[in-house]
Amino acid sequence: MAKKLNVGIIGYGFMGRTHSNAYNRVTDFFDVPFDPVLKVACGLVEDEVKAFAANWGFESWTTDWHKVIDDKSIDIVDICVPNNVHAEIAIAAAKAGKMIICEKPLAMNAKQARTMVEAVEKAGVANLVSFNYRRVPAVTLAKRLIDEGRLGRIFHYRANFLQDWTISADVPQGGMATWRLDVKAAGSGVTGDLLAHCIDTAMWQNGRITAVNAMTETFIKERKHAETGKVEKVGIDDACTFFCRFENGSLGNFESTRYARGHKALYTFEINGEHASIFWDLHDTQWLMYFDHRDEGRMRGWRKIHVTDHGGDHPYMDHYWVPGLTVGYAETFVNQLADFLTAAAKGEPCSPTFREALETQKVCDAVLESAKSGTWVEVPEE
Ligand code: SOE
Repeated sequence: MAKKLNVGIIGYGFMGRTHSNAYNRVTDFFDVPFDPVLKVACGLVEDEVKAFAANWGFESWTTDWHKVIDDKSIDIVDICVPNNVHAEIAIAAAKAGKMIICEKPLAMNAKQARTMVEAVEKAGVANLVSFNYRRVPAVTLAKRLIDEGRLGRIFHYRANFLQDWTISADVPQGGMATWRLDVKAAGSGVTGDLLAHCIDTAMWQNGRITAVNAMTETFIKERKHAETGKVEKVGIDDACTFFCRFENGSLGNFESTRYARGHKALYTFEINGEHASIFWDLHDTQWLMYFDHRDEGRMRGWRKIHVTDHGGDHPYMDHYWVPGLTVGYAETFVNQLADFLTAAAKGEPCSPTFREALETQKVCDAVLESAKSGTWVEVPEE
């Protein structure tokens, strides 16, 4: 019998739902060493947290996150609140000896992220930042192909994350569903929210980013604040484009916006190497495109790999249905949790740890600094 692990989730928005779903489903699909028990859900509004707890099967609920930390029976604290509260909760959870899963981006900036890294490392607690797209089977397969050296020397890495949900000036900033538009809650706009995903995947696949040159724009300068009711200056970046250099000598090209009419969550990346290229598209999650110049000339072309096979060929897929049948967005969180629980039982780190997520935070800081100064900015090694 797997050991029970009591979970306290803080935050009941979109991410609270994806994480709760993962806790409920992980033992259905994976033979994990821990059996998560949804012990307590925590959130600001009593009626809402009550309904959330009932819907996802939590044993109890609270509106005070300190109670989750102080509860000795809680083993794992899962942080799904806006970015400006991550640090305070994570540091308290680390001091209380809890395992921690924290939503991305880790913090408001690298300075704050460092304090979180220090806290979890000092306490020696298992920690993970939820950059869930790493656990899309096709994305994990891409990483394996790169690690096997199939692409040869890498020349280019390009990634986009395009959305269109903030084009209307009537979308408020701040508040429950729109805190991502409030710089005080989010720290930044698309850079921390969307490009952080691209940067995390890129550095995982292609190594450290050493220098960046960025531009950002805030298309709508003022929005009503959902909490104060007043029209206030918008402090986030609505769009961000940057070039970068990777340590391995390759060049990077990244774009993110919430103003790409028609695109809801178009995350794509392409990697071009000496021998082969890879392309992936979140809207076509289960496919990986692969081109290998070493193929016989008359047969050469882009292969469209349906990443649903079993027998260990395709990451995670043995745990699901039968070959040919797909999984989607929700399963990235299930896969991530399975990896985390497995690693935690062995006392091993599970990527991306807080320390690894700090690297992404440093790149985000450099991107925002470069956009301000209009110059290249080096990403500090320390
Ligand atoms: C924003 O719209 C958002 O929900 C991000 O916060 C998520 O991290 C991303 O996966 C999808 O878009």
